[in-house]
Amino acid sequence: MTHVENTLLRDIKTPSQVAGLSDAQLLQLAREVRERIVDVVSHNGGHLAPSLGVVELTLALLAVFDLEKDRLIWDVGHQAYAFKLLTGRAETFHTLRTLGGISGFPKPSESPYDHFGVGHSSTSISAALGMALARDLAAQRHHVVAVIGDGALTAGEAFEGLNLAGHMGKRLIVVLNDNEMSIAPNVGALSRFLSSALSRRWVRQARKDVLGFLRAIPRIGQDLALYAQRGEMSFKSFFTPGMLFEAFRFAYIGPVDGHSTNELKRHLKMAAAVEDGPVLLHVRTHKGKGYAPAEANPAHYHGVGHFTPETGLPVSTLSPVPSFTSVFGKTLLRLAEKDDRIIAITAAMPEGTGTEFFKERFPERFVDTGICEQHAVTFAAGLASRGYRPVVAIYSTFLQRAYDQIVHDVCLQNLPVVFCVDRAGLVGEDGATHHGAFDIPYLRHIPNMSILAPRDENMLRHCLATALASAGPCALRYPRGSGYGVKMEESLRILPPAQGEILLDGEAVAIAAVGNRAHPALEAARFVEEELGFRPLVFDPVWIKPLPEAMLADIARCFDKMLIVEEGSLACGFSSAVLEFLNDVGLSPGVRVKRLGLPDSFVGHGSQMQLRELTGLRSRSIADAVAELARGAK
Ligand SMILES: Cc1ncc(C[n+]2csc(CCOP(=O)(O)OP(=O)(O)O)c2C)c(N)n1
Repeated sequence: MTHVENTLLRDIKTPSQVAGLSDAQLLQLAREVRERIVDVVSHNGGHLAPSLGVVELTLALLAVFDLEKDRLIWDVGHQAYAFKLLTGRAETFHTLRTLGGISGFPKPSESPYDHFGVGHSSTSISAALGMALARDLAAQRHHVVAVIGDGALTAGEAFEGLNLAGHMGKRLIVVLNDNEMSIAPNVGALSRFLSSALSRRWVRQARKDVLGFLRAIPRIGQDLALYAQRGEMSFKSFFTPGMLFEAFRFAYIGPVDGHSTNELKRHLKMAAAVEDGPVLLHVRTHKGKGYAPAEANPAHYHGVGHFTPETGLPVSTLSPVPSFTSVFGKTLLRLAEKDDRIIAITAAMPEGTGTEFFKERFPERFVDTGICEQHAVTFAAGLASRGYRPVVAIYSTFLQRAYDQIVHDVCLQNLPVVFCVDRAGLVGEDGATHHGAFDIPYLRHIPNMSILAPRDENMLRHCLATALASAGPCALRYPRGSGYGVKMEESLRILPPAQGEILLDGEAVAIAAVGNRAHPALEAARFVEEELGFRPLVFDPVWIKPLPEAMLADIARCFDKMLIVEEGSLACGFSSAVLEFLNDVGLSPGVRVKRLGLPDSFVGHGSQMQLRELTGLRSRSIADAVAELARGAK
């Protein structure tokens, strides 16, 4: 990428300025925007390829629509970096995703131009339709525009939005950003349908079949075939993506070249002129456009860490210690080699969840459902009901979507589905929309569900083996990032239910530390011993459900001060479960319990370490809390 002076971009303070730019200026601005995105993301990490792919689309949207009154909703919002740069955030863009800096996603509290908060996929059409109804009820005239990717369009909610929009007939513009990619190449029948190459091949084949069939009809066949050939144009136009959206009662425009600002402006104006109902503008873009490494490997550059802009190569911050995710992926593979009932399921995130190893080794037992967490869970329930052992690997934040499916389709029937809840706890730079804060609360009250929280990568392997040996539903929650570099035991153990482990014997204060907080609690215990001269006990409950009641009761009888630490919401979390238990068995009056966890407010973005520091979850804060408890402070 050649260096360009950021002169035009520097002067754009409000989006309305884009409308007045000439074609040549728009071309230059696109170059400046791309260069700035690559520069900042190469330092801060972030969603590179999605944002590079929609630079011209963003410019055209700003040129055609008036964001002071028209509403624009980006689906997921990971592609909105150009939009941020052009809506008054060029000067602060270098703070992208950093603590106190601007968010990686549109956020109404950050800018009046971020019309709707996003981060999870496939909400844009529903939100836009709500805004369209609000507009009509207030007798206003502005436009409402949703921009949705072909990946996000695989989710049920997107179709629920299309369905109701068609039914209500509201004036609404949906721009489909079709780059044939989700994070990995897009999956599903729909994506094949949208793909022109495939549909052209399909049309050719279908046409051949139909003509062959007609010709085979005795006497009149040749004439019929001739007649049908004359109607070839209508045959072709019938089998296009438009047919799908027209069935939803949308007017369809496209496909349009998503890298020609002129073409985009022309077609956006056409879409804006549709007065009598919803319209879908189908735009084709290239993910990663304008930055050679991202164009060549858009899946890798979907979301990246720190890299060298000249080469695209990562600046190695790679820890020699394997991540929880990769240990999970490799262990699953090992278990699946011995058990052909194991099926791995991901909702559009094979790499993110570490299931890509499984995909390569056992393609027939691997399923990528697309961005369809709800469907993935019920699909797994179906498999489990027929004797298979489905392993559903979904991030904590995205599994929120499938709450009813977990309750109704899995737990109510006590089906042995294994939930591998990755990214549990604080995820860091992706911020509030992505933290795994709520999985303990949304899982622990469901009957039949078991929940394990491995403290490190070695325990993760035993937890996975245990979950797969379980007769009912079982979830394991583990965090984003590297393990603790612990020794890996060769053979896998089945962990006894409701049994925790005392990691360090001690006196005066007992620390119960859930999952990835156990090792920091051990470090905190060392601080306390050095600084205060006593050693607190450190207990790893291992099981969040069933609760290790007998061990907790023993601890409560021996210790009158207990500190509970969990990287998850305090409300309804593990510590709540312990308080409920102590209360129910009459032990609570004897124990002073202090709790560390995530507060009743949304934690923002920053590095994982900074956020753990802020929320009091690092070893230093754990040691300070022990000291407070020991002093008898409230
Ligand atoms: C509910 C939910 N599941 C998973 C994700 C993770 N995710 C973020 S972007 C993305 C792919 C989106 O593909 P597409 O809509 O085509 O946009 P593109 O990145 O190709 O521009 C996925 C799976 C998410 N944000 N929300």
